[in-house]
Amino acid sequence: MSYQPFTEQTVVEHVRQLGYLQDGIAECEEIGDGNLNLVFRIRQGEQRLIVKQALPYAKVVGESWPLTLERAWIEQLALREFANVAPRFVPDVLGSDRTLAYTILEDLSDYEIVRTGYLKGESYPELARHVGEFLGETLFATSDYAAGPIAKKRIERDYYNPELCDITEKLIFTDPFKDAESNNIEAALREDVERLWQDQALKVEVTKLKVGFVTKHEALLHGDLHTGSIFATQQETKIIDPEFAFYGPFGFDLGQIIAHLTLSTFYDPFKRFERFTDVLTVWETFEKTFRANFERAVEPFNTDGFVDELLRTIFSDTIGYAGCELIRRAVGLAGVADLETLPEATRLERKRDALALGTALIKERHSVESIDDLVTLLSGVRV
Ligand code: SR1
Ligand code: MG
Repeated sequence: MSYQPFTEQTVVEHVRQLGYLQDGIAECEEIGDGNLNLVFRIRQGEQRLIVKQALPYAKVVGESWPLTLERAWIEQLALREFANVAPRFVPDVLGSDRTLAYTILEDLSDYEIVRTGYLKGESYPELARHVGEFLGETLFATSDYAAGPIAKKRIERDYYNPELCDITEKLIFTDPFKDAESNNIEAALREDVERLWQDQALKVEVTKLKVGFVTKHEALLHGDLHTGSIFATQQETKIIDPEFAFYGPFGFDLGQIIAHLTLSTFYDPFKRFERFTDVLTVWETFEKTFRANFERAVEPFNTDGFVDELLRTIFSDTIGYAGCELIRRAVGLAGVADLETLPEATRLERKRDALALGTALIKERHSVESIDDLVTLLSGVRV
């Protein structure tokens, strides 16, 4: 069968033929609200399924931006890889098809997308600890330090994801720092953004972070770990959508989630204390889990003192990547509801804050000495 995008009717017929559904009526709804894919929720009696299918172009832009279908295969591989070490934090993969570019997943209707929940004023008390644990487990397990050189290179081979990496390389590290067509700059912010483009010292630091992104093949990353990629309840957390998965720098996913926790405070300043405490918890839990795992690091990485050096580098990378993500969500393609749904005057102020804070994080990342200092820097922005 060659690739065709599903409709609500054809997807039901397809999964029925595969034996997931009985004869008779099944309900199906396309619920995808992300930038790239179709997502179908199917229900029949007690049976509930999600079918996520990649489109051969970026939905957020249209057919003029073709995109590889292989990302669906990489996504389900990554979910299975993460499930090997952190099964609690990913949805069950029930099936997948490389040609039709879909994955069948356990339905998470009892969960909510964290960004959507935050916009409604919701809190997720376990989220930060779970994300920290997920990252401490998966980043260690897929690195040279745990897997050893041969196993690590074998895993890495499966995550060759050039087209999706190219999106990140352009949209996070390149386009926001020049007058690129993909940008989405509000007229009232033009002067602020032009000032950013003239900041040579900033651009050198962003270039260094981009070099790290393209050259540090440290561990298997999620690659797009924002609050729209996490489902949560009060007790549980499930990380979804790793179609951008690839081998990259340890600090990238950490930086992204910290940036999005910060963006959520721009939407809802009353949650500042809670969200900045979450930033602290994500880092501290990651560090604790990663250090505990490092007890079984293979030689010579278990050399005394090495893990301390490594964590210092991961920390400064994390801060730099958080800064790039803040800037990108204020001026680049794919804005976030945390900013875009604010009334105009507040929105412009918060976008200016994102530019200022992003710049400070990128430039000052090597002099931030502790997670407490980082939280002080993040919360210093007026909201
Ligand atoms: C063209 S894709 C735009 C953005 O959507 C995804 O969720 C990633 O964040 C990507 O950068
Ligand atoms: Mg996504």
